[in-house]
Amino acid sequence: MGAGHNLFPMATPTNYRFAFGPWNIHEGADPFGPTVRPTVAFAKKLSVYRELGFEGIEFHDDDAVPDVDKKNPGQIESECKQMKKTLDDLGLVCELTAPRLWEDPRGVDGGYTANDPKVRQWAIDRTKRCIDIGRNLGTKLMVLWLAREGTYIREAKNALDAHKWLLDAINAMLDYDKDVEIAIEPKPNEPMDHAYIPTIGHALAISARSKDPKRVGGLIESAHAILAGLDPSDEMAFALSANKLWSVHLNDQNGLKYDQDKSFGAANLRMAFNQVRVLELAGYAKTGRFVGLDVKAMRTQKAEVATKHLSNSRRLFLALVEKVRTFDKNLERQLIEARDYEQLELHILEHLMGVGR
Ligand code: 3MF
Ligand code: MG
Repeated sequence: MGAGHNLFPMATPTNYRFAFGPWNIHEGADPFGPTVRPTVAFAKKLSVYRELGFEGIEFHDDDAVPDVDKKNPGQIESECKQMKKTLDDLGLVCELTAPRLWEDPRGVDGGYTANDPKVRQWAIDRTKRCIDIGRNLGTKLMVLWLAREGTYIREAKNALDAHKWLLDAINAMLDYDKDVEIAIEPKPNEPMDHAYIPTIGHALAISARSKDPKRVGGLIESAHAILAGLDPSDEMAFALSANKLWSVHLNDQNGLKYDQDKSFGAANLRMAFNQVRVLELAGYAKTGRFVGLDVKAMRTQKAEVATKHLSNSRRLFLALVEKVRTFDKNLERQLIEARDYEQLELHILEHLMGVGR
């Protein structure tokens, strides 16, 4: 940024596009208790997207085509046609699809990295159906959250084989569809004790070894980065600097525990500010890519108000865009030149609190 540039920019409307997945409106079950809210029908979920300020839907394959494993390509195509028409009528777009391997009994010990070759074949076949669904719903982007591609105990798998099989699976996907773009969503643990692709560094390393690195990138989820002991904004910057950040799952996480998926900014506002800052520095909004909010409602939330985690996260994001844009860039430059980071930090904290100068 040149001298004097971007000084006190006016509050400009942002052109960020927001997305979430249908799983983000949920019944509130946790490992220690059953559901606490009634199930919201899929059609009803779709109908609230626009009201909440969202335009993009992130589909698991079986959200778009229930029982996808049992359907032939013709059935898949016709069900997708219907879904696409519903989306068009509601003014919604399918941002991405993702194969939900982890709920199927066959995927109990992973899909692409399962010891059983029949399971590995099933995982690849199912992923091809997911690619078909994406094509029919008008998106090239497929996300791989590698949920059970890891181990509960090291001795259960040969990790060298597992990495080879994962790469083979990715290559099979790239071969299957010349247009598909794969965004790996890394996560270090949960449900497994250890996942094979815990960070964006691992994801982009496997991308580089694939048949077509241009078509393998990443999706960063804030909570997953925090669980890996890393700063989400730095993980994003690593991907952005390689032009490989193809979506984000913003949320928050209070330290190292189970994956909390708290509302964006709820646990660490400054960390949230820095995630928005890096997206702003990279001009992410201009790429047309989506800001996904992978957030969960608190279990205590009553049914009538169980979408606030989504609208509040979006609102917080937009407020932080404003905070990034209105931070005094001149002062920032002077303090960086003087290496007075103590003062810079104070200004950031005061700016976030709306106090001070
Ligand atoms: C788990 C996740 C997943 C993925 C989703 C998209 C269920 O921690 O973040 O949410 O984001 O499956 O691939
Ligand atoms: Mg996620």
